[in-house]
Amino acid sequence: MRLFVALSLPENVRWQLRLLCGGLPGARWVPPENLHITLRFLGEVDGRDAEYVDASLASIRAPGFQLKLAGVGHFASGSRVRTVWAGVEKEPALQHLHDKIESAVVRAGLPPDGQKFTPHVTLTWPKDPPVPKLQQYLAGHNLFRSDPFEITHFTLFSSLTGGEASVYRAERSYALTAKAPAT
Ligand code: 3AM
Repeated sequence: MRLFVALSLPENVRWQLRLLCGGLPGARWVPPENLHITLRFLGEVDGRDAEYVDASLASIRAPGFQLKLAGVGHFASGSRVRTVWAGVEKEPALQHLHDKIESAVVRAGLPPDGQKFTPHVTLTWPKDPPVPKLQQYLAGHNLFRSDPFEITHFTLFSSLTGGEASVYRAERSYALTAKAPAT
């Protein structure tokens, strides 16, 4: 089973993100129901390891927090644009949750990720967008801000790839504790 851990987004935020899904010729945009913030890609995991991961994730104790999406950006390999995404406003509790998930996954026996965590919501994997169009897109949506939203849980998703769009299914959700009081 191909698995990843992610934060799902409330419907109003997914609607706000839809406003960003246009303006790059030839791009196939992620369908609204699939928009999410990946915390950890696990890849193919067999049934027994999935149970270990599940138990390990269930043992995490971390506080809930609020997030806001902000701006757009892209990842590239060399000159090839791989991903265009919406950014996430800096929130230490998100990094903290990511780190706890990373430890839990490694405790469950999976290899460490070792990559820097850059939280984002993938909007499209564009196919060689013309550079001026991409620049125009990035500059045009630079000021995007979503409404703030509460993160109360994180989710283990399975991913079925190969079709028109990947099918993501929430396998299990893990509650965060009540938000830490403001100091
Ligand atoms: O949140 P995003 O869309 O960036 O890119 C894939 C997606 O992340 C990522 O896992 C998420 C759910 O599919 N992903 C897919 N294959 C991957 C791989 N081999 C991967 N991340 C790292 N390595």
